[in-house]
Amino acid sequence: MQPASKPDIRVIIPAFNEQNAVGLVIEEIPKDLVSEIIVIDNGSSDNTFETAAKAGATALREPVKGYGRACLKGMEYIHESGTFPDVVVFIDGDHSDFPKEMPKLVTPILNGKADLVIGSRALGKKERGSMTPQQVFGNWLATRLMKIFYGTSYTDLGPFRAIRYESLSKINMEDTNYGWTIEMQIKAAKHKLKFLDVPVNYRRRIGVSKVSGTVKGTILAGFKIIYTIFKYL
Ligand SMILES: Nc1nc2c(ncn2[C@@H]2O[C@H](COP(=O)(O)OP(=O)(O)OP(=O)(O)O)[C@@H](O)[C@H]2O)c(=O)[nH]1
Ligand SMILES: [Mg+2]
Repeated sequence: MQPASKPDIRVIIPAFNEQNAVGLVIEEIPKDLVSEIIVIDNGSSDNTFETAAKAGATALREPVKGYGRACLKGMEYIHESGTFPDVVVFIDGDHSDFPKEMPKLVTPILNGKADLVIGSRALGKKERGSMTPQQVFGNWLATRLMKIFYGTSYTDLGPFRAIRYESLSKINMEDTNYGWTIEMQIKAAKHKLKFLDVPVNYRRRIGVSKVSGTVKGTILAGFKIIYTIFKYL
């Protein structure tokens, strides 16, 4: 019997001013599992781009700010590569997630048990101070609202997630900033994809918070997330 060919798994890391974290994130990714690590430097003023390239990632620049925009840029790059992966993994560049947990997210997709796997911090262990109380509450509220309006069982909007490439192409992602994570989850439900939450651990980020640790980021993200829930009704 022929051995099953190695699955093609590519990783997208949006990063804005993460020069002290992104290299470690790349280093901790299980290299035997993935074919390419793509870091999108979103207009950083530090050495995020150089650090990512030096650590062995494909470094791209997206000058227009926005979390979703950076992720879209990574997807566009994959699409233009002409060979399509089996699975795409998204992970933040701030070293809050544990890249070594990647097999937990990817395996259910390779086994055909899921199309989208969310790394849930609500089900895992969080280091004290790794999430603000507003962030924990916001994620709880957003997942409750999704349950009410879309009948889903998500427990988190965690950034660390894996999705079958075919499914990712099908759901036609469009949000350019804070609505990115919830849009993917809502569209997965609407497209009747099989989704699953697996527990992931979470630690304090390295470097300066841009979203949940700032008042502006929390308010903008909160509004955008609620808006997105109603937008797709
Ligand atoms: N592409 C892009 N990425 C961003 C932007 N702002 C933040 N990021 C990245 O998105 C990820 C999440 O941002 P964080 O600042 O960690 O936000 P958070 O996880 O809600 O909060 P903390 O981890 O507590 O700071 C990190 O990898 C950031 O580098 C942005 O404008 N564009
Ligand atoms: Mg973070």
